[in-house]
Amino acid sequence: MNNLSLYGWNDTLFQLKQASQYKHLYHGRVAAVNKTNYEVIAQSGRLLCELAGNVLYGRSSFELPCTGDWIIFQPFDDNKGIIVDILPRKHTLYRRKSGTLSDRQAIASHVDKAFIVQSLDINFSVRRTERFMVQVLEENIQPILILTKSDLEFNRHEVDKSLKHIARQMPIFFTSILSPETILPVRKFIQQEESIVFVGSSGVGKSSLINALCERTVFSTSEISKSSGKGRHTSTRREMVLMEDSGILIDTPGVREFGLASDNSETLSEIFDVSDFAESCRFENCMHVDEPGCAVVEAVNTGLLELEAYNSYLKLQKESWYFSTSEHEKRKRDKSFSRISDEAKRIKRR
Ligand SMILES: Nc1nc2c(ncn2[C@@H]2O[C@H](COP(=O)(O)OP(=O)(O)O)[C@@H](O)[C@H]2O)c(=O)[nH]1
Ligand SMILES: [Mg+2]
Ligand SMILES: [Zn+2]
Repeated sequence: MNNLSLYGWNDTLFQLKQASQYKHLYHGRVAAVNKTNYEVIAQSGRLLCELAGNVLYGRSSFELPCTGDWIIFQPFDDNKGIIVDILPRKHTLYRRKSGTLSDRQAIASHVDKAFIVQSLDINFSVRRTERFMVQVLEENIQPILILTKSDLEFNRHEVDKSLKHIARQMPIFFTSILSPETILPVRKFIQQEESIVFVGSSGVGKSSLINALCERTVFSTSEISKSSGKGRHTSTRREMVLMEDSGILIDTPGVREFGLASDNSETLSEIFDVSDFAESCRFENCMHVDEPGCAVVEAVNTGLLELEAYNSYLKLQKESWYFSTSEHEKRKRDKSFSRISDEAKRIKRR
């Protein structure tokens, strides 16, 4: 028997369930997504579930269950079930599906905190941190930066300096799986019933950190290739695990590319402090790019705004704009397509 409140079940979710036509059935949380089925934690135990046709119908792939989703199922046999409904999502981390302009991919849903994991070796990248941070904040998820492998040699001064512009917006932890005293503060930071998604490139130590937090081997970890400095993809799926006495941890495989998947423009201005200068910009609708006299450009010229951070801001701004306009266009296309096919049906009926 599982106590689902340890997995985050609460009154708000209960209320959401009451709105479903399947409210009399059982609920559970998706712990992992396999190719053809879903692993679901229910009160009765762990189940393997498939999707009912009505759930599939009319949904885009990003709307299908992802790790962390709360679902309603009809049980059958021993430990099997059919998913008949998905409770509305909250705090869902999306990314842009690679190779597409405007398709989203759901990474994890109903998450409270995102641990953005970076290792203190050659993989350390402030630009990547910013990218994760923007998308995380966009969904009202709290970002936390975890800098792993602190047992390796690194320049603390350089690291602090490069993170200065984002450091006040999120807690930062330095960890090493070789020193339990660096893991303890992270564990203390995790509250009971809180869901945490771990994101970051492969090989940075996400699975190792989860194992260290749980004090047992939950996930297998990879050897780092000496030549490329990269980890092999050991974790191949997004999977949820309950940490003893507190917290729900969601491991994810490293992604090569984490593309923005929403209109992040306001979040971007805030993170990069551009909004402070933009307010005093005398041009309305200014893009803050090359307009002479623009207050933001001025701040860059006088060094109040760091050039690298500003360039990063522009790049992400462009990417988010590109995503949202393509998505908007696509929706318009889909709408007119469905209008055309409705029209066609009507003509056929005549
Ligand atoms: N020196 C050192 N190595 C670590 C640390 N954490 C993880 N590693 C190593 O980094 C490699 C990749 O770790 P893994 O957890 O599989 O990374 P993931 O792909 O992000 O899940 C493994 O060889 C780990 O032993 C650390 O704190 N210090
Ligand atoms: Mg892993
Ligand atoms: Zn301007």
